[in-house]
Amino acid sequence: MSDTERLGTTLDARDVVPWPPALAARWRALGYWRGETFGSMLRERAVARPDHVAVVAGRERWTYGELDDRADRLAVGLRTLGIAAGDRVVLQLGNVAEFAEVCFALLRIGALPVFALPPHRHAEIAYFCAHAEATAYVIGLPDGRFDPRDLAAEVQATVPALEHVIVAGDAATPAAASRPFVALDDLRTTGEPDRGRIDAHAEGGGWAPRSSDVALLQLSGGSTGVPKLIPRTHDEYLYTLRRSAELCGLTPDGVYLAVLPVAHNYPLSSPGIMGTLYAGGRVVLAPDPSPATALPLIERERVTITGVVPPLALTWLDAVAGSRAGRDDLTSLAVLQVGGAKLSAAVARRVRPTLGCTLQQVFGMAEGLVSYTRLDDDEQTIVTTQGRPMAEHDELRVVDDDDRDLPLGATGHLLTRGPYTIRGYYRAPVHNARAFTPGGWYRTGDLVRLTPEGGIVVEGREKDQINRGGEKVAAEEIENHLLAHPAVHDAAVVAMPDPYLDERTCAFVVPRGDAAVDGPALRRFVRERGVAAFKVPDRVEQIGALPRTNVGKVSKQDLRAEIVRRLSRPAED
Ligand code: AMP
Ligand code: DBH
Repeated sequence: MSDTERLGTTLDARDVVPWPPALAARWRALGYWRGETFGSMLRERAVARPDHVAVVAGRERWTYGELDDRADRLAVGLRTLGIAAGDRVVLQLGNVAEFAEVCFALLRIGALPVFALPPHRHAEIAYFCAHAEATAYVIGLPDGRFDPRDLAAEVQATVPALEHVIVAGDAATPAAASRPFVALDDLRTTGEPDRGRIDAHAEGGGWAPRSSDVALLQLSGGSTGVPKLIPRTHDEYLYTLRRSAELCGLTPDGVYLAVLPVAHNYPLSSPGIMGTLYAGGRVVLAPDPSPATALPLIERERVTITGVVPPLALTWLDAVAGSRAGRDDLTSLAVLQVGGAKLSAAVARRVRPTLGCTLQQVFGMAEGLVSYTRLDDDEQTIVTTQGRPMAEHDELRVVDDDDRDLPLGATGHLLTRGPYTIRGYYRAPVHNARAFTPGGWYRTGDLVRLTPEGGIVVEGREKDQINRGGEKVAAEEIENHLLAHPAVHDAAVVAMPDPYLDERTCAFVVPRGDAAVDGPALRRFVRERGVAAFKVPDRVEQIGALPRTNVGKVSKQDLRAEIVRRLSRPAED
């Protein structure tokens, strides 16, 4: 097959909702989109400071020059394997150095990483591979009892179109696999990569994508039965990196510690590892987010900024407050970002006195809009708001149930559009008609109010989702799994309050016939259907019938009140 035929696989208007040309021209004219690609960005940084350390993970310590060279060698290997522009590649790697290498290699040849999360299992991965028609799936090393190679073999069996499984680590193929796996170590070319070809666009005989091409597919936390994929272009995503780095005070001397799984949009791009590399700084990848791991890394690497979710912020604050003074030297830390879920003002207030750094609240979404408190905001603003949008041309509307604009200060549904917020999900026309207004506003599903200074205060959520300490669970997705059980007549999943995660998942189940609901068995059933552990209902409650609203919809509001009532009742047994 010739190169041009392969390149025919790039996305078209059936896959993604393109930017209206007039708006694209506007974002270019205003300087938001600058024609940069991930590939050109890394190349420039590597030329400017080849010996500056870019990525630190475990024993690995790669300079910009090394990261750049690895990305080139792997890009050649991926092309040789038959992966080309427009191909989708599901990436499921934890916080390892190879994450950056694989990303840049794929991005350089215009192949699209699809960012799966480490806890995802067969149900999610097989769906991503099938829905995105992925040609390859990249996995890492075993983690505890979980061996990703077994999962990959199962996925191969259910998604025959998946051509390659690529292993960052020992590629010994399990007996169950239908085709041999490929080791990342065997893919990197040992010859000299042809940089001219890598950097040139297809029309010039090269491999590089255009800045207006979709670069990657991010994941939405979702509120429907199946997860949604989010197409992001080089132009718009690189804007978010540039602006995030600026608002977080990142310079080439900055050191970002990644403690959350880096495939998440937040540690990937706000500013995360990619924003740090954009700024020419150093990324340190933590294998886990515990204080015992993260705090010594802050001291050792002189970390200047890190990003956590609210429950982790609380854990770190308690660990530091409870430890003898001076155990870990955190004086290098200038900024602690907290985002992904609502941070209470009480916890927010503890950050500066306990850690000696500035808190930065981040309210963001993989669909686009990211809002930050500014480093020089007064303490009250930092503690009580979720910041201001990062772009001057981000538009916000707060509306009532009928899409009518509310007066400033009233709480309502947040709609947004702007230079980096998507106009539609990947291959989801029916859902797009609901999630976007005809004018291109994205319905965030969040309930917010705006302050006179333009700050956003998140007051709640209307979308049918549980935010489990930053990890999003779509209620309908789990309801569908529960309904697949023969003893379940009806099911509804809602959030229940939790002192640590703020919310956990509670499944109300109406049994079929007279049998009582067996909670542990149902939880096991959901887990064995191959969903990520964080989505398995934390609690299962039996109910005679699901409460309904006037129009016959399940009343989740009544169910949330019901679980609060049941939890406050003394145990009966
Ligand atoms: P997703 O669309 O899956 O990327 O998840 C984004 C959602 O996470 C937002 O729409 C909010 O519901 C939630 N979120 C993110 N950051 C915050 C925050 N700082 N406070 C409250 N909710 C947040
Ligand atoms: O929760 C999120 O999805 C999120 C939070 C903070 C995000 O996508 C981001 C910043 O970019």
